[in-house]
Amino acid sequence: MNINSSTLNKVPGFLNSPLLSPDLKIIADKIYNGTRLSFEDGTLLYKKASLGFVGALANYVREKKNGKFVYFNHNFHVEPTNVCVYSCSFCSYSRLIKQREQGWELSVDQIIDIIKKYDDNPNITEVHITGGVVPKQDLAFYTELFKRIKQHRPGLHIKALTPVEFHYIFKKAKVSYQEGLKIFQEAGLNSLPGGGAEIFDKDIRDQIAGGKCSAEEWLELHEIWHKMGNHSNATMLYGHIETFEHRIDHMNRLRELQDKTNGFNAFIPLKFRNKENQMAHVPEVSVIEDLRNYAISRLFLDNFPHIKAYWAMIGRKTAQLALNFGADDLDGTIDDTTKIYSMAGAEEQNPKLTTAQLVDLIKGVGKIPVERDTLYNIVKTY
Ligand code: V47
Ligand code: SF4
Repeated sequence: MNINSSTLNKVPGFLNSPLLSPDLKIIADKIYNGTRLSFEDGTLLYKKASLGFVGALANYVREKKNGKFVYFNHNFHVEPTNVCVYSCSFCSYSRLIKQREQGWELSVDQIIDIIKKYDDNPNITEVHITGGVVPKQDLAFYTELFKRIKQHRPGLHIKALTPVEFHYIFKKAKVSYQEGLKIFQEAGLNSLPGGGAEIFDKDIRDQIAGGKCSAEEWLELHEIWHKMGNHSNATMLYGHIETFEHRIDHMNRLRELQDKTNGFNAFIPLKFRNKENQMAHVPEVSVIEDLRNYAISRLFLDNFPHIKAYWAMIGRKTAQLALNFGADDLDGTIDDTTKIYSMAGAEEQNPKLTTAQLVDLIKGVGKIPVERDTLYNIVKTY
């Protein structure tokens, strides 16, 4: 290995071991010298590298970027509907239009009533809004919703909707992506969550999420949004029928867009959960694979500032572990009463954490809790 003296003292001894294969040594060298990993490097890590190897490297990168900070915010989630015109095979949450009586479809007034429940909590900075896709929750519906949220609570950051919803809504309203996003921005939309990305590879996407926006459309919508001066997140649904090459292809497309726009804040790997969906026969991957995946995404996505371990999906204990394998963000207090994730088999049945609980989780693994707003401005360090 060719490691310069300033980094030598940070390199764990085993990386210099003669037992380590030469191709992995080259990758370690790249990481310590700040050289970008290639597609082949990424797949090699997935195929050959141990958890200890990728973990040590990812923790090095994580500490270089974010020190011992672990970010979280005060937020809550609203799912306007779980009825959906699509039927992604991994989705445990949605009900088809013909079964709509088994689901919920909230009106603007009902959503505003949910927003009002948080009036006595001044610490909340963000509402995260996303759900199924139904004809009546259209351009006019969300324009009115965003305006009314801002009228009621101007300081609340609205992080809402994904390209899946945008593509459907804008097509139906016969407006371009650019025009539609401008209408929503003017109504009060502040940023986009990372959902709907699933896996970009066309074959796999057609099999698990057929009919909804394509990878190209997902990326185009985020690109336009970034070029309007805004930010967003990106997810990857992993651990189902995709290969390691598909995961690296997915991250590579995100890395290329980030090089162009620098508009992504966080990458959020989402572990496929197999409860009560059409893919229930597909086994879930192990916790070891989850941690390897966090670490490899931290190593591959060198231009993403943050990697988020979404505690509501993976549970508090795995989220704590992930903080030592590249992740530096835990999302927020969440307060999700509609069970979008527990329906898919997530550990957390009614995800909600107090500030004290989040701070304890973070301090419990020797890190520094930092409360942030959606755009990573620091609100408070604990
Ligand atoms: O796109 C659905 C995923 C996503 C399952 O940006 C599943 O801060 C696993 O994007 N197993 C929506 N995952 C959630 C999302 C998100 C969550 C938290 C924070 C942010 C952010 C974004 O949930 C969907 C889909 O990929 N999902 N079903 C399942 N069975
Ligand atoms: Fe609909 Fe989203 Fe579920 Fe797909 S993942 S069926 S788009 S709610």
